[in-house]
Amino acid sequence: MIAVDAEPFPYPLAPGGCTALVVIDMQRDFVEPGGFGASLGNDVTQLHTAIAPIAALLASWRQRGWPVLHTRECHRPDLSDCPPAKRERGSPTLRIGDPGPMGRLLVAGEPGADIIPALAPLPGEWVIDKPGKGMFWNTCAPDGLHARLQAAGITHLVFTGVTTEVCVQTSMREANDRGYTCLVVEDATASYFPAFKAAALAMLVAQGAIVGWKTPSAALLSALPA
Ligand code: TIU
Repeated sequence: MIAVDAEPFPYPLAPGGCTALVVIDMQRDFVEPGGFGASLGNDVTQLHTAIAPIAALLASWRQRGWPVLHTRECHRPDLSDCPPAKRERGSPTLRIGDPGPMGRLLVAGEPGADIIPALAPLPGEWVIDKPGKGMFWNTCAPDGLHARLQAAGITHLVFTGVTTEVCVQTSMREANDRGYTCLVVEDATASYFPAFKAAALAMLVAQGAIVGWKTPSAALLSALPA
């Protein structure tokens, strides 16, 4: 184990292929104007601070040949995996499946559902399409993501991406309940609401790492072997 300086105490990172870097939903639909995030009334520029730290972590993981897992929140074109309660929620300017400047909102295969070019997955990296906020719900049929991670020997997950208190937090909580040892990288995640990001990070690490650990990317990168 590698001890990474973290809160609330050092994170025990498993070297080799046991620790996957998880990049949650760094899609044009959340990060660029005209997408799903903007349709909800959000200022998408709030998310841009996470891009460079995620790129640095991707470079480090790729250099080591450690596993990388990207997620995309999106739905089938017929919206059969989008609950009406999700599509009909609130008063957005566009709803899931409606045509926008980057294609149909949150629909697989549309330009808006793509991961932003700066963080594009490489061949061989996992790309998980998820219809919910959490990465374990209704993904990787028929066996499920947990079984696939177990089969790959992955026991530790390092979380990055957007948004901290929605898809990152939900996925990290789902992972914690399944027995993964989870770290979230503070500057590699972002929210449309900085106060919610701070609150989510504080909640995750409270009570002796009740859900997991947090650390800045510099501390994580400096702890990894050259
Ligand atoms: N709206 C918001 O903050 N987030 C989402 O809807 N999905 C993700 O967090 N990816």
